Amino acid sequence: MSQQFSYTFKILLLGDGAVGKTSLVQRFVHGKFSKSYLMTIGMEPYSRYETIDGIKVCYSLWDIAGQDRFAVMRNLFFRGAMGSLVTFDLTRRATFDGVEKWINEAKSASPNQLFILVGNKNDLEDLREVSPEEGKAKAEELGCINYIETSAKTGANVAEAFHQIGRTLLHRKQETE
Ligand code: G3D
Ligand code: MG
Repeated sequence: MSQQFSYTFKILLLGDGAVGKTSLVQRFVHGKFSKSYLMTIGMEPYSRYETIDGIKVCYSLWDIAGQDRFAVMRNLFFRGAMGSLVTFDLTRRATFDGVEKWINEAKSASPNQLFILVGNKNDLEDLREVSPEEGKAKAEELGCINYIETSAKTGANVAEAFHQIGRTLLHRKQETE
């Protein structure tokens, strides 16, 4: 059986280690949060099919490992990316400071892609180290389409983050055709 999709969008999950990239993609693709993943060893592919505005699209999601030892392989995985969720952990400011380097690295492999800035773990409100205002300001400064706060644990805003990228990519495609 063959399925026809109008568009396939290659989307990367970027961000420092343990910010929740694998949890977010698992939540979006499988609808659940699991505590026991094997540590990502380079790249893990996932896909999800959806209809946006009556058009069938495939989200091709690339969950990359943040460790420096995978930096060389990352450049290959990054090619042809159309969008990225650039994720940080709201409870660890160092991961917020790290987002710019991810955007620069991804842009150097695929310059025309778009980015959404994602502050994850917003279920841990008491441990928050980055305010929503700071998140918004950083998204604007770095030219991201938006800033959104998520929880892979509760599921809050997770689908919305992927959908914002998907919708923006679809509209871009439609404008250029
Ligand atoms: P990574 O793929 O970016 O490296 P993971 O991150 O998805 O492996 O998540 C790292 C840790 O953060 C995991 O905890 C995971 O359960 C937790 N986590 C991910 N997202 C959330 C969230 O939204 N809220 C909370 N409270 N925790 C989250 P462990 O303990 O397994 O290391
Ligand atoms: Mg991971």
